[in-house]
Amino acid sequence: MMNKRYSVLSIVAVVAVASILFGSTYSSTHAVSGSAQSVSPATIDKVTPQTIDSVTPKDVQSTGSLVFNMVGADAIPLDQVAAEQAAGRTVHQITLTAQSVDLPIPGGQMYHAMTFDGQVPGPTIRVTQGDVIEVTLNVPSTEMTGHSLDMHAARISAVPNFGPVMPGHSHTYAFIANTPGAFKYHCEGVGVIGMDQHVLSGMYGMTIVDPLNGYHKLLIQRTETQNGHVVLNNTLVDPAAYEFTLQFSQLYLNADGSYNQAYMFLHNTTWTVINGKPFGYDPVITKVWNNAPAAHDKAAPIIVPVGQHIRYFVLNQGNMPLFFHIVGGQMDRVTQGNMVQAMGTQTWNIGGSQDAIIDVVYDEPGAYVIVNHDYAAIFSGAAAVQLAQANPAPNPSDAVPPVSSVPDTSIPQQTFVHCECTNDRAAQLENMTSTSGQ
Ligand SMILES: [Cu+2]
Repeated sequence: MMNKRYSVLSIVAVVAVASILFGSTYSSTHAVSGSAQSVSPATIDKVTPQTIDSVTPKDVQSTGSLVFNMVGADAIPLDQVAAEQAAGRTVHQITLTAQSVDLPIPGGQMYHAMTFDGQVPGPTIRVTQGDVIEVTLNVPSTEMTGHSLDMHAARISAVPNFGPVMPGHSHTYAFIANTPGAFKYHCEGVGVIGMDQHVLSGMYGMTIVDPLNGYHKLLIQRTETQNGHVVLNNTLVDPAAYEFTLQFSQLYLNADGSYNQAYMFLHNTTWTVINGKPFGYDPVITKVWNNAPAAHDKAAPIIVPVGQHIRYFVLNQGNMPLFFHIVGGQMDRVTQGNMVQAMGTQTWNIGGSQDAIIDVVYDEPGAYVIVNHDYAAIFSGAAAVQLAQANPAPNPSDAVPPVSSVPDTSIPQQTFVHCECTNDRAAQLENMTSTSGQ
């Protein structure tokens, strides 16, 4: 009964969104030239700064329409990438390949995953504010469906950049990463049709854009006693940190491992995942991964050195709230949008497709479990064991980002291959560097 109701709703919703985002022509009223007009991707090119200057806030309010702001935009035509490089920008040429594969879930079962490069999450991209990202999405002819790539690090027209790429084709676009943060990238399905299935089956990843001038020193505030009084003990910690990435999402599955859209509408989670795996860092709490088919699947804790600066790039890739909490810990600093939001707080609410950069120093050795402090999430997989100890130790590769190019930012870490990925992808990762994750 529910299946039928939601399938009708979903078709209506998808068609509505698809027609807005990827219809061949926009037919709503636009204020760009002061009169009603139809805007297609071809006519967007003709919007100039001069025509935008003629649009007043009142025009926008009266029509509720879009204004295409081309002034200082992130988008770069592909034939101008070389010129940007010659002018001094670093260019990152990145290729992602869509791959539908079966990946393991606890209990020796498999589910039908959709991935970038055979891993969930997709490879972490790391650049510096002001760099150019030229990204290509390959969709092999063996894929049964088209895919697409929406990069939240870009301020760039969704049409045609995020449009569908059909099997046997590829698509490239370029932009300047102007805003620092830990941004989502994800598949939008085919003109947003199937977007929920593709994303919630694993087609997501993170782009870290480091601030051009690096991260700020971290203020650690504790107390001490002096002459019979309690006084503040403030310490400024160097920006260089042991860095980790934590991406939270959900799986909504039928018993045969296929996607269940009705469960998604109901928020009826089958598994909650951190970096693609439920309980993937929890050998202490659960033995569900002990029968994992490959070494890179087995649960392994994250090791954090005591008394050191730890920086987490946290991203909510799913469609449930993330109440980020460290059991036994507090967050010394929470940054969003390169602005400090809190210092010394217990739980931080991160909505869908939002990030936070969280800085912590652990004062004493022990176990500190990262959770989504929603009990349904915790008990369906959103719990990651961290062990704080005196010395660094190799960490699971899927929890460690690439090293930053900004000086005094990343402390390189030894890693071992740990991923929600195919055996082929795990072998590729083995052959890549053993430092600084994926
Ligand atoms: Cu896709």
